[in-house]
Amino acid sequence: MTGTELASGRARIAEPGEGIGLDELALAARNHGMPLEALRYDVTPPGLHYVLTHYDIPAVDPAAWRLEITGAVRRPLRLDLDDLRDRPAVTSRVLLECAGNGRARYEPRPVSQPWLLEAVGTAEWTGTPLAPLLAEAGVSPEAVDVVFTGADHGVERGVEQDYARGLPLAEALRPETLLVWGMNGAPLPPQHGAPLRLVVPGWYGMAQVKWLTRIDVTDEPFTGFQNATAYRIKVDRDEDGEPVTRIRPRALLQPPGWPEFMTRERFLRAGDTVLTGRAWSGRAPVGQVEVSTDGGTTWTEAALDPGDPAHPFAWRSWSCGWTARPGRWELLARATDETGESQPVEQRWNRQGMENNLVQRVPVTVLG
Ligand SMILES: Nc1nc2c(c(=O)[nH]1)N[C@H]1C(S)=C(S)[C@@H](COP(=O)(O)O)O[C@H]1N2
Ligand SMILES: [Mo]
Repeated sequence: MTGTELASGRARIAEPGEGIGLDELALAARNHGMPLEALRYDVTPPGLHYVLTHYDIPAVDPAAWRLEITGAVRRPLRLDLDDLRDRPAVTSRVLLECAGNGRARYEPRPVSQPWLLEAVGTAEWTGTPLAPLLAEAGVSPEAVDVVFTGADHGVERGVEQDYARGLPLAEALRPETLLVWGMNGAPLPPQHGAPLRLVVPGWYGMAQVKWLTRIDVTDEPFTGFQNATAYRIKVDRDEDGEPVTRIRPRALLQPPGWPEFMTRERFLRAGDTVLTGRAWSGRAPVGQVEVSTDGGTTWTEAALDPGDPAHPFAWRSWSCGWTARPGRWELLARATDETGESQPVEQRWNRQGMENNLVQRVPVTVLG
């Protein structure tokens, strides 16, 4: 990338036929995905949850660490970890997915973290609800956004910044929105935001601010880089675009059979088999999952688990019987949520490579 492009603040789009570059490989090597076979677990085991960090994992000394709650509030708060841990604690099973999941399959490819489909995970997050803390601080009647700032610092498209995201006040006040210090029954690991992160169930990953140091209530909409420039659905360079918010519906197949080492193509033996996977949407409960074994010509409704009412923000499992006959087949799975939104079968491209919930296609070879 040239200095001019850096200064322009624009995302780069790969040239036609241009392969993944070393810059993308460098991002992919540090921001790892969840191996899709881990779709088998209700709760993603430690270390298998995807990780996305824009800059570096910051060094934070938990003893010296403080959280400021400030801005358009009557009584600013300054809290240490014990103050937070003394508050009512809840554990909530929540799926996170990066808004860039699927980016590497967009054509042309927006150059950034080149996710295929593995930027997802479901963890049990332990923390305390944010709303009572904001009530204690006394939010101004003029408040519109709540801005969450992390301890990490970097430069992105020419803009030096602390990672910061604004969230509409109503979302910050949802009872499910948590300040979190635990993951899967253990202390929050460094890569997932220790000592404290935000969890906003239903929203794409960029809202789940890690390494929190400050919460600013603002009486103007937040116009920082991660809200106004990044994380917008734009097709033309100069349009403002729509903000990225809640997770769109998606179903993924737990990879059937076994893989070939280099191509990752799947093989299985002929006979009766059960295809399984997970489905989710951050917009409404999943209403239906359909499976196709013939490349999308015909679809069968999968059996969808009823979902545990205790875990409305977790993924749900589904299964579908298949009599696999020898040959080459293409398996597809498609989720529809209760708003009626379904996954597209044709890409809906945007220049930052966000929200690509195009239906997954899994070629398999069935051996006789
Ligand atoms: N402070 C901070 N918070 C952050 C990020 C970051 O770079 N810095 N990345 C965001 C993005 S884009 C995603 S997808 C999620 C990933 O969370 P995880 O690494 O715990 O899976 O964290 C979000 N929170
Ligand atoms: Mo992300």
